[in-house]
Amino acid sequence: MKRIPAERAALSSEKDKKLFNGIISLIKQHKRFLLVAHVDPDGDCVGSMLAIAALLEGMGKLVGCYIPGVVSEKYKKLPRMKLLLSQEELKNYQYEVVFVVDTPTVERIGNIISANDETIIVNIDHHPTNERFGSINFIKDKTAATTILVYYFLSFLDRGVITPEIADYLYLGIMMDTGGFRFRNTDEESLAVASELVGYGARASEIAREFFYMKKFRSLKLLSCVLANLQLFDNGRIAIMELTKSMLEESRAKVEDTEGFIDYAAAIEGVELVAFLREIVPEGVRVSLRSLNNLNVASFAEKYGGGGHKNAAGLVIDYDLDKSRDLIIQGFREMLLMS
Ligand SMILES: [Mn+2]
Repeated sequence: MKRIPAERAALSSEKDKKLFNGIISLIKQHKRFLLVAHVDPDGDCVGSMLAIAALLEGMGKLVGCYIPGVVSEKYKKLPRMKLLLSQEELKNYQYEVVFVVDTPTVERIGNIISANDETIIVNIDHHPTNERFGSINFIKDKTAATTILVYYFLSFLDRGVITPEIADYLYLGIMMDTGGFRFRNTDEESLAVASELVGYGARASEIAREFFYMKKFRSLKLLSCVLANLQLFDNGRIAIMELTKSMLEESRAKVEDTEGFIDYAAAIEGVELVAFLREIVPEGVRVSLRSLNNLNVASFAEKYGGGGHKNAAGLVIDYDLDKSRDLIIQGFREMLLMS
């Protein structure tokens, strides 16, 4: 007999249920859907998008997915990625409803839809900075991953729709956004939902290996360069990690090969604030930030047009590497002084 996972989704509030019913009527009333992920999508974003794609296809709907920019090779291998539209295909794709997932602003999806567009938008996200640009906004900023929100919706709709494929996508999002169940957002909810998803057939160990810790040889070579140049400041409270253009060229690695590098700097004993600066954008330096204590790196990132979560955020600085490093260290010092 198939074990039925505990019904965590029963905890959804009346307000959530109203939103869910709104989404369900949109799905029933329309035929053609577009699902959009943000630029440089992570596992949570991709997982949320593909889970909804699988649901809608299963209901006989026409579904197209779109991700602006480059998509990491490992995510391309996921079965439902066959629905991915190129920029050219998107131009000719007719749709009635758009789902935007794990994305706080329309800028992050390359402005393919505008806020005053007639298009019906369903916005599902867990970023505190979400601008509520949707016709329906299902936003919960205390939740560790957007896939948890998608899970609640699917469970409300019909728990029978959660296939092992969908369970994999949802589990992927929780695992990636909690850093393999290690970050501060690893809580009772994320662990409980992950456990239920394993009950629905999610392959916990395979997903951890394929998406979380498996690396290419060239990626480890690049990591060795990056680690060789790792620096600590302020008695070891600040760690600065850098990727230069020449490191990337010498290792023949790709930018996506640096995923997870920042975790090594964050692992250092005594470190409180971490920045990973990557010289990869023509207009400047892309920076990922981590906080290991109560300091809020998202509010720092927002000052420079970036965003994210309290303990993990990102921004692009339009200076060179040296100036960007100075700016970050200065900002970090101010944060430490105020704490
Ligand atoms: Mn997320």
